[in-house]
Amino acid sequence: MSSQATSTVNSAELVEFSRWPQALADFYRQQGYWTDRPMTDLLSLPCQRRPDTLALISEHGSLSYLELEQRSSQLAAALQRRGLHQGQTAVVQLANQLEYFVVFFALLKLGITPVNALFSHQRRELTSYAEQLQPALIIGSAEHALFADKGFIDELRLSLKQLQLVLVDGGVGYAGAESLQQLIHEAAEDFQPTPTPADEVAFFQLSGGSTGTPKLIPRTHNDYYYSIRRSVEICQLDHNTRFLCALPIAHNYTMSSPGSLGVFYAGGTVVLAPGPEAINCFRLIEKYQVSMVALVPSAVALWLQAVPGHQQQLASLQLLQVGGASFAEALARRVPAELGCQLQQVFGMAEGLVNYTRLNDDDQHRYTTQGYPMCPDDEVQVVDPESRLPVANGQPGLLLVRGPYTFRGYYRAPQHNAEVFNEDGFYASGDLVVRDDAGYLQVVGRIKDQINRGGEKVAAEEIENLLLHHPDIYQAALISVPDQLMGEKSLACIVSHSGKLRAIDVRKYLRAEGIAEYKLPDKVQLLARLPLTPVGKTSKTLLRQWAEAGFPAGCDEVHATELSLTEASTTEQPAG
Ligand code: AMP
Ligand code: DBH
Repeated sequence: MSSQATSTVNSAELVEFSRWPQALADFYRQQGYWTDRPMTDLLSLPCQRRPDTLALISEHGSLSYLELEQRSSQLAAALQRRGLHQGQTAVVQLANQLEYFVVFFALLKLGITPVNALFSHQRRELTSYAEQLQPALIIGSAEHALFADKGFIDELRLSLKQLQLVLVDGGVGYAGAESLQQLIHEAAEDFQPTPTPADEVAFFQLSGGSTGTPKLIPRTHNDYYYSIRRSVEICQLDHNTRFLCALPIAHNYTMSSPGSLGVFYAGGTVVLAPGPEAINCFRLIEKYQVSMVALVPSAVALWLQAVPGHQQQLASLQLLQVGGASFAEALARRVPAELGCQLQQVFGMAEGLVNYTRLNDDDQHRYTTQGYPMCPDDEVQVVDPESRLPVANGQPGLLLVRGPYTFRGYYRAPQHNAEVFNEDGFYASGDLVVRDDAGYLQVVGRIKDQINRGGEKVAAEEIENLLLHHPDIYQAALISVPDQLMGEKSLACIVSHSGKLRAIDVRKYLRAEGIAEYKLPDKVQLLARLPLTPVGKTSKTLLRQWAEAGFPAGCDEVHATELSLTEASTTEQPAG
């Protein structure tokens, strides 16, 4: 594909990003999608209306809208006193905790553009984000091994010349970092918010990715705020909504579809759960009278398994959203009777486009499709992956999208952008979909080289690159294999020099390289060599066929059978 028609702005003051062309920007404003208001409104408006309503509840405390407003201003003022200012960037890693939103709004108020790493991310992911963004500020949690001592910070400082401040939540016992809690509680009388202009970047989202380096997605106030308002409308949230945030708090789905930010916009309450584990979530739903929850398919499957005898605890639950990965129709149909609530399918992406089944849809659409785009001006094309010509409704094709909240380019990734955007600025998500005559989409596959492990995305290339650095690994290919619970799991096909590598060695090695646990291969297969396509590339199609039908045992090309893991692998994983 050719490079984009959009321009890149190089302001000395603000974060650069690929903008929408002026004609489209004008149109989105005229249609009322872009309102030129900062996302700080998501907190200040409900705070004006109902300051005493609880915005957040966790097992460790709660915050009213007024308290969240005050604490985020206090933190912003404390950061400002330490010389931080609009136009800078930050890397933040916090768990599902109250402070996540204190920090999020503080940075919005100050005009500092953060990326919020998932709590499952490790040294490699955080280092990559930091190297890309060159942040002035890093915020982490002492609950995470990376921030439990100063080793990681010291290492980062070597390559981060602009780093001014490191804040750690939960007791800092080392030099070079300040206590997040202490800054949150400093006085803020003199603070005047300086958010970035609404058509500039508010924060970065994370892409599930398919490349060697995790990519960052710039999201502007205008585009993200619209996606939240529209989601609130479609999902019919109001100030009575009580949302259980059980997936990772920083994930695009949990944040914006309509997610925690949608709940704030509606003036409702977000209840924080540490994860989607069924029995604990059932307890929280009953205790806090939760009305809505967003889950990935594997979590819904586990909830269905666990629910007998617990139905009474779910009496307040009205809506269960499922998204992030394909959800089997058979499970979908069980949700109303067994969990006692309505099901809504959500097909979204951190890059933008979000599709919902609507609350008044018929059963066929609700249970067998992933809904349709939320905005009438989302331009979706379904095309032949080769010719890029439109395919007929009912036929599978590659999804292309352009719209008022779909980004126009990954951060500082011109080469990759040239591959995934066409000359008209349409983004190819790599998903294969079928569109029906009513415009509903069904996700039927993908062409991106990724494993969707129960909603957590693993970029094959990222793991293959790491594997190839192992002294005993000569060739490596990471593929997906079907899994009953997770939908997909990962299989590393490896050609090793010694032929003696064990699955457990591979996982130990990757873990030591500092990657998130969900990216470790679930299985390892040793092969004599990798099968090739006619043009000489690794044939992942053939590898997947072998993985399903059995590797050709006894065949010359394969000299080792599958090594299954001896390690206990976790079954319930949140999205990422
Ligand atoms: P991410 O890049 O991490 O934001 O993940 C977005 C991707 O997740 C999409 O491009 C799809 O591949 C996948 N996805 C999200 N929701 C669904 C869904 N409801 N059904 C199937 N795949 C989904
Ligand atoms: O998987 C996703 O990224 C996702 C799923 C549902 C998403 O970003 C969203 C809704 O907004």
